Amino acid sequence: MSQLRTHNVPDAIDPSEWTLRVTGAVSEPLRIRREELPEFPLETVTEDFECVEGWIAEDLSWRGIRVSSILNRATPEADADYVLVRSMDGEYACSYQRDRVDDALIAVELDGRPLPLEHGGPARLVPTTGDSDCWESVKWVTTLEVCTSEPAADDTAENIATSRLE
Ligand SMILES: Nc1nc2c(c(=O)[nH]1)N[C@H]1C(S)=C(S)[C@@H](COP(=O)(O)O)O[C@H]1N2
Ligand SMILES: [Mo]
Repeated sequence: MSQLRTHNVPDAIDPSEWTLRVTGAVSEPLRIRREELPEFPLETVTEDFECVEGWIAEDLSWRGIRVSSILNRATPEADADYVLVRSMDGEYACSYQRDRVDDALIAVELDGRPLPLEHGGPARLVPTTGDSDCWESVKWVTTLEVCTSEPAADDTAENIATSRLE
C-alpha cells in the first residue's frame, strides 16, 4: 500500500483556531466554523496523488464539500474568475481558475476518518480534475479569496514546492 508522505507540521498550525473564510470579490463574505460544516452536503472522490518529488499515493478516498457549494453561498461578483486558496501555513497560497476550483473539494475526511492534522486537517483543498499538480492540494486551508484578476504575486505554492527539490 502506498500512502501520503508524512512531513513536519509547521508551528503556525493551530486546529483550534480553524475557520473557513470566503473573502474578496463576493457580496456575502463568509466565515464558516467547524460545527457549521454539516450544513453542507458531503461528496466522495477517490484518486491517486502524485508529488513532483517522485512518489505516489494510490487510491486515496477524500470526503468533503464541493467548493462551488461554498462559493455560491457567498455570491461571487460576475467577473470573479480566480480564487486564491490560503492556508494556516504562512505565505503558502495557490491560485486557481474559478471553474477548476469549483470542482475541488474542501476535504475533511481521508479514507473514512477525520483528516489527520499531518495531512492538512481539519480541511484540505483537493482538486478533482485529474491533471492537477501536487502543490495545488492545499493543506490547512482557511481562506478562499475570490479575485477579479489573477493573483500572481501571492501564488506561492509552486515555488515553495519546487524549491524543496534537490
Ligand atoms: N499548506 C501547505 N499545503 C501543501 C504543502 C505545503 O507545504 N503547505 N505542500 C504541498 C505538496 S508539494 C505536497 S506533495 C503535498 C504533501 O501532502 P502530505 O504532506 O499529506 O503528504 O501537500 C501539498 N500541500
Ligand atoms: Mo509535492
